[in-house]
Amino acid sequence: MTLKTLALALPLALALAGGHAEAGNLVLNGSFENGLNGWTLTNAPGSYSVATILYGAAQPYPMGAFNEAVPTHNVPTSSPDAPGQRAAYFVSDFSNNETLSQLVYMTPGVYQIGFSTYAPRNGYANAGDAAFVGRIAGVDLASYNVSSGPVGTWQTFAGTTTITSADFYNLSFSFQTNRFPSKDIVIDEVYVIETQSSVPEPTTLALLGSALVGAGVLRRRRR
Ligand SMILES: [Ca+2]
Ligand SMILES: [Ca+2]
Repeated sequence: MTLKTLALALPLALALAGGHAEAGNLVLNGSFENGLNGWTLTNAPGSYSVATILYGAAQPYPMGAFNEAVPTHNVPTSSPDAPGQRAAYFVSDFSNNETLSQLVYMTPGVYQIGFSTYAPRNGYANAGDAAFVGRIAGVDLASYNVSSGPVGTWQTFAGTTTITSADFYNLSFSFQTNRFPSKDIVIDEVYVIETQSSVPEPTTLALLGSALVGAGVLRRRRR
């Protein structure tokens, strides 16, 4: 190996061995500031499908939560995104597993995952219940009936997951109701962040080492 080749190979080997952590959110539009851009809506009900409402807006659907102002999400989370101005509002009384989902590409490593939910008071007062499931890369971070959760306050769900094979993993938020009128739920700040890449392959380090030794031998011989 000549010094020129080494100069080309060294940065590559270092990059492979580096295992740098990604700080950014892998979820596209995880704070719903761009509406439902990046999200796929399935099983949309005939009316009142999920909307991205404005915080603090006592306005009718789809700009607000039926004239109840939802306070800005104010619980600190590990999301790198700000709460912003908007959140996603599930409200239909006849949602048959209405689901927001997104595929996220994840490479081997350890990830922090999470999101937050809020039950508006007017929906909570409705007789019908609502079942909610929030699942990230196979982990059910939340699975509960809105009647069993707090009302008028934000709650956060967070966890970690270890990914061992690079692939697309699904994020999904499902909402189920079956009578008029039923309870509602607001979600915001969905995140998937890599906290620790997998350790560098021993072979990568061995190749880097032999390249350095080889270059040293060549230099000595030339003298
Ligand atoms: Ca938001
Ligand atoms: Ca409802």
